[in-house]
Amino acid sequence: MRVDPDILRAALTGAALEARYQPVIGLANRLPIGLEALARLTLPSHGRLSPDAFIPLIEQAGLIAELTDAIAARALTDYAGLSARLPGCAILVNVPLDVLLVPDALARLEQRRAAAGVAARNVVIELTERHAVEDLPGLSRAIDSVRAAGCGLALDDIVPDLPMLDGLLDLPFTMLKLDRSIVQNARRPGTARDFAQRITDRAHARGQMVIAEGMEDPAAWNIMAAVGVHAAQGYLLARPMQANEVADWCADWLASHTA
Ligand code: G
Ligand code: MN
Repeated sequence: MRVDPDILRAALTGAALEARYQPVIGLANRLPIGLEALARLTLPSHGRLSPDAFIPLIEQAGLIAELTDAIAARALTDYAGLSARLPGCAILVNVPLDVLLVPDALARLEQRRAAAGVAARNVVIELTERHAVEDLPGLSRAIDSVRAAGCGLALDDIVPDLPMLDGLLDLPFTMLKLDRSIVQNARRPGTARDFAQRITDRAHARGQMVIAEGMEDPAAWNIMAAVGVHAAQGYLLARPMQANEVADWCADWLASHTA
């Protein structure tokens, strides 16, 4: 699938690009602890697309930094308006590796955060790795600057064959997000469950939080709780929603799921 780069560029600045928000819920107390901003792009030729479908197009067009900036700006503004009704909830923003490695892009994120009036401690940058890390020292510097600014940092979509996994796990991430393939396959004993256990044990020893993605059913919830995972995100808990739906969702959730 190919789309004219000019059409994509225009889409990023208008109503065709939307942010959806999916809650992250603590397993022990069922309190919402975060809200991940997820991009949706509607193209006249293709309808509404999820990131899996449109990120490759955006990358081909050389627009990944623009996309990241546009969604971060919206997410931070939306979160600033919502945060009074979401105590204890951070905003999680996806930043691809190639963007994190560009110092200007990081500085821009910092500007966006300050302009929205959001405290750094309430922001988590999720590192998404679509290509293998080639410059681990460069990544380590970028991570240090995110941490120095006071933001949290998550490693997204962790799977056993993530390139350079061991090197990445040595970096000072505050959160590790287990990919939904691991969470779903861990329902049966085997390599996925062993992997989830290994990552979680390592995270406990280093004071990191583990989030299970793609939580779709109670069986997966129970297994992840037994493994010692801290929090979860997925259709069992909530679908990605529009900003104006989040506060009501949160009030309903707290009323029906917490003591
Ligand atoms: O790469 P990342 O994990 O950030 O992507 C999240 C994507 O997965 C979003 O587009 C979101 O809509 C989708 N998603 C969210 N929760 C679930 C779930 O429980 N199951 C599945 N299959 N997909 C999910
Ligand atoms: Mn993510």
